[in-house]
Amino acid sequence: MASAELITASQHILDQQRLHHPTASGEFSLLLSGVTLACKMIAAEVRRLGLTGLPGGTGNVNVQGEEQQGLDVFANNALLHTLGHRGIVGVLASEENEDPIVVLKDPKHGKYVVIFDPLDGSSNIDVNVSVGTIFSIFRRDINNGDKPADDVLQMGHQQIAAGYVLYGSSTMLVYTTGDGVFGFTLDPSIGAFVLSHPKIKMPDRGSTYSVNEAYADSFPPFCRRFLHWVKSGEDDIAYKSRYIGSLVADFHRTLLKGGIFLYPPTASYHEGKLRLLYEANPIAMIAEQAGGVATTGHERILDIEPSGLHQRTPFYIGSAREVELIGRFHEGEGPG
Ligand code: AHM
Ligand code: MG
Repeated sequence: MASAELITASQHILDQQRLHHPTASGEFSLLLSGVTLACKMIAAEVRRLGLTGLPGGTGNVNVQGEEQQGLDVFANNALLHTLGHRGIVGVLASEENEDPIVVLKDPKHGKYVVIFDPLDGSSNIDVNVSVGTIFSIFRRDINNGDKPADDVLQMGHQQIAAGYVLYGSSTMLVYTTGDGVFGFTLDPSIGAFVLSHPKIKMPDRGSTYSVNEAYADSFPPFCRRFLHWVKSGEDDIAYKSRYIGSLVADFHRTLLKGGIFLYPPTASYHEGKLRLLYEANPIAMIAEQAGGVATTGHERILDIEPSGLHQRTPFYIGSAREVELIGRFHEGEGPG
């Protein structure tokens, strides 16, 4: 690779800041470098998994009632540590902690809120399937005064940045600060995320649908009708199905190749399984920034007023054409 072409994530973040916020203090860049540092630590552990024996249940159960995996705990601690000690983050919140953690009460110092899912798809750890880290960043809400923990309850469209790291066949960082989506691949030989996917655009339509069809009998009728239609052969696209069971991996494929990912309400999860604040919102911001769409079937994900840190939402995300189609099925119309 020609050295002039090598742009690292830290360089890119600084360049973006200089371009769009020339008077910025550099604190935001410092924050994002905390995220990338933690994710490099997590990537290193993921790569060593088969050797170190970290995977497997810890016997503890998290706030979702799910058994915590050893790597879940490692990933959570890595993010809490790298973000909690930089003097810029006021509030941290994680899938693994019941309540937000107020690091710096005064919003003048701790300007930012970071919400994350430290290790998404962790039920796949033991079988060497891709997992990911998802993060969402807000500015503190200065109106919350005495209740800084409520700063996490902002609408998705107020996010100032969002991203994920996919620990797949390579490790990739994908992030947006509201000016397009950029992808970086970790070069393990130099320990840096290198720009590999500038200005990612999601195809306007795609040929893949991604859903856990084992639960189809309990999906809402409009969703069953949509699935019936994609399999009917009536469209000019021959749809195929792909489902990994790791949101970051299933979304990453959808981002690059197009199509739709669905997690509708089911008999076990009446609001769908995925969490609004640290799964749906950040992934939805990336989708929209890449030209895609993310809804609950009828409402834009980024416009949902949150009421709780761990609340769930139905989630339909992907190419504009397929997600708009599911909206039409929701309204009782067909593809026509
Ligand atoms: P997790 O945060 O506990 O790992 O759960 C979220 C994961 C997502 O990555 C994935 O999309 C979904 O759960 C898969 O659920 P299911 O096994 O019901 O298909
Ligand atoms: Mg998760």
